[in-house]
Amino acid sequence: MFTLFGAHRSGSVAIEMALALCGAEYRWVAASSWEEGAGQEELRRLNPLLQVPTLVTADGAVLTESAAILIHLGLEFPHARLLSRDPLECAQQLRALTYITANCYASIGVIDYPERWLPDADEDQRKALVVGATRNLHSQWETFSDVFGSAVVWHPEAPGAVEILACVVSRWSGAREHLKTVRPAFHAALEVLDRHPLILAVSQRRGW
Ligand SMILES: N[C@@H](CCC(=O)N[C@@H](CS)C(=O)NCC(=O)O)C(=O)O
Repeated sequence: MFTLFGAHRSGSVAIEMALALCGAEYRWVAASSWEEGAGQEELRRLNPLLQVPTLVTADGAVLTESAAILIHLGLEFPHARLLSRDPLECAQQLRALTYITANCYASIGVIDYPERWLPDADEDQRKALVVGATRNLHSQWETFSDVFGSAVVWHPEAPGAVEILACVVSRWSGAREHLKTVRPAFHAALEVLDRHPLILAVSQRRGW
């Protein structure tokens, strides 16, 4: 059985959605850098960045980084179709997963923790960084929509790893509201994902 360290309305929700699509059993441990407790101490021992999602496999391997976790589940549970069996289509899916984590997820890290980038700055300077990072995040989602949103990798009616990660990461920092105005078709596709029965059930369980 897997053990998933996670928090409500966090990136671990994407991994729970993937585990649900795989039909995999898992134990959920409430843990995050912002909630003190036993889970936090256990998480610190496994992931020095103290970040969720962190997944421990049945044989004790520790997996961090959303893209790597989703790829592992895709390979371990091929029937769930998290990843395509077609090598070129799969390569485009890996590109899209990497795009989301390297660009969108990274911008959210700046927005949530500007003091990590500007430790000596005053409040106004940090606010300016957050404004810039938010603008950049919204532009990154526009580009995602343009590059991937109608391409071979994008199947909101039959979600896999890319759709799940896009569905969750786009819920933060005003990205959905922005996309609703500037990329309405892509925004509507994200709402189709929100309504998928397994995605909806996990979302509701985790406070969304
Ligand atoms: N690169 C990681 C980022 C994970 C991440 O930033 N998770 C957030 C929650 S959504 C977190 O745990 N942040 C706490 C912190 O950085 O202190 C991934 O792709 O999974």
